[in-house]
Amino acid sequence: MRILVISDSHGRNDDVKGVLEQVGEIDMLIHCGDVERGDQYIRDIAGCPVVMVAGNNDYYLDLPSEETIEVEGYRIWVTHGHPYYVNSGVDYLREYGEMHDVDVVMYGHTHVPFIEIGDDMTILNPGSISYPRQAGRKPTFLLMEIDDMGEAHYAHGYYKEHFRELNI
Ligand SMILES: [Mn+2]
Repeated sequence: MRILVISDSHGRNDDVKGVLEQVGEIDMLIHCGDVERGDQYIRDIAGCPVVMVAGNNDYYLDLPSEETIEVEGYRIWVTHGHPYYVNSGVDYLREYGEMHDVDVVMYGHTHVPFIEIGDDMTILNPGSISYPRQAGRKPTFLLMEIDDMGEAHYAHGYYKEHFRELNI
């Protein structure tokens, strides 16, 4: 099971298309919000089940604010994260996740790739494929792979080199 996790494409669906081409075959696409436009287009080009949640800029799209899905025994909670003060850290996400028996928390909003692998819970942010904000500003995504033993592996990847002025 190979899951592509992206976030904060902010309408740059050429980047969504590009990263799909770059990573090849996937079984699921998860978008952690701030899609802004073309959500149906993304579903059409993904070629697999798509989970998408609303970000703070998605008021024109009909997306759920959060989703909890079960994938091969992993309970995955997808949220954009802005109601949980993620710009100040992941404490509120961790607290909510622990309360709700979540195995993997996926969030966005910060445009900064992040992963914390704990004993009982993994918290991760794929970063942004369109408007990265971390030092060096390389656009990032994340792959979650669940192997034949049912064990999850995580890897951030760089989307093809490009740089775009941050203007959001
Ligand atoms: Mn956001």
